[in-house]
Amino acid sequence: MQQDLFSLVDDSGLDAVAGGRGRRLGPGTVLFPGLAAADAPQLVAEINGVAAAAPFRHMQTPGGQAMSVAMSNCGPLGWVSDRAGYRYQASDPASGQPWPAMPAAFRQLAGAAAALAGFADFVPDACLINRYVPGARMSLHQDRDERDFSQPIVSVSLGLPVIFQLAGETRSGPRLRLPLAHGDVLVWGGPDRLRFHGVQTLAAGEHPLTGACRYNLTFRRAS
Ligand code: MD3
Ligand code: FE
Repeated sequence: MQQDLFSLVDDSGLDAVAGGRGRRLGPGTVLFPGLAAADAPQLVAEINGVAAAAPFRHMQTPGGQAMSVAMSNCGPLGWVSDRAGYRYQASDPASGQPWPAMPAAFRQLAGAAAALAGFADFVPDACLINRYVPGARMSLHQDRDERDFSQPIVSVSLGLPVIFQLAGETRSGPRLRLPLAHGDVLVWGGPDRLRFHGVQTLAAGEHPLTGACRYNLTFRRAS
C-alpha cells in the first residue's frame, strides 16, 4: 500500500498549502484537516434544518438498486438519481418543491476552502448532503454530471470517520486510501477533477455531535 501511495500522490505531496493548513494530495487536490471542526455544531444544525424540509432518502440507481447512503440537497440545484439516470434538478422529486436554500455558512465555508486551495471565486449552486450509517458505502465513481469540469468540488466531512479511496482516471490501478475525519475539508479540481473515488463501508461508532453517523457535504458548480 505504501507503494500505491507514492505512485498516486504527486511529487508536490510534501508541500504544505495555505500556510501549513492544507496538505496537497495531488496537483489539484488539497486536504485541510479539521478546517470545519469549529463550525461543525452550526453546520450540523443547518443540516437538520435542510432535512426538515427535504428529508434524507435512499435514491435508486439507474439499475434500480437503493443506495446505502441517504441523501438530501440544498441550493438552487440538487443531485438526484432514479431509473431515468443521474442529473441535477431545481426541485425535490419527493415534494415537487424547490430544494431548501443553501445556508450562508455552507456557501462561505465552501468558498473559503476553495480559495485556500487556489480556486478563487468558487460559487457553488449545488450542495449534496450524504448521510452514512454503519454499513453504508459509496463505490468507486467519477463526478461527471456537472457542466464545467474546470470548476472545483469541495467536500466537508462531519461525524464518524471513514476511509476514502482515490484512484486515477480509470477504475483500475492503484488506489490511495486515506481516513477522512470530523471537520476535514477536501478540495479537488483541475487535473484531479475526474479521478475515480469512493468511500469504504462505515464502521460502527458514536460521535458526540452526530451520533452513529457521518455526513458529507459536497459543494459543486453544476450548471
Ligand atoms: C474526487 N462523496 O457525493 S467526496 C459524492 O464522502 C462523493 O460522501 C464522497 O463522492 C463522500 O460524489 C466523497 C471526497 C472526495 C475527495 C477527493 C476527491 C472526492 C474526490 C479527489 C478527486 C476526485
Ligand atoms: Fe463523488
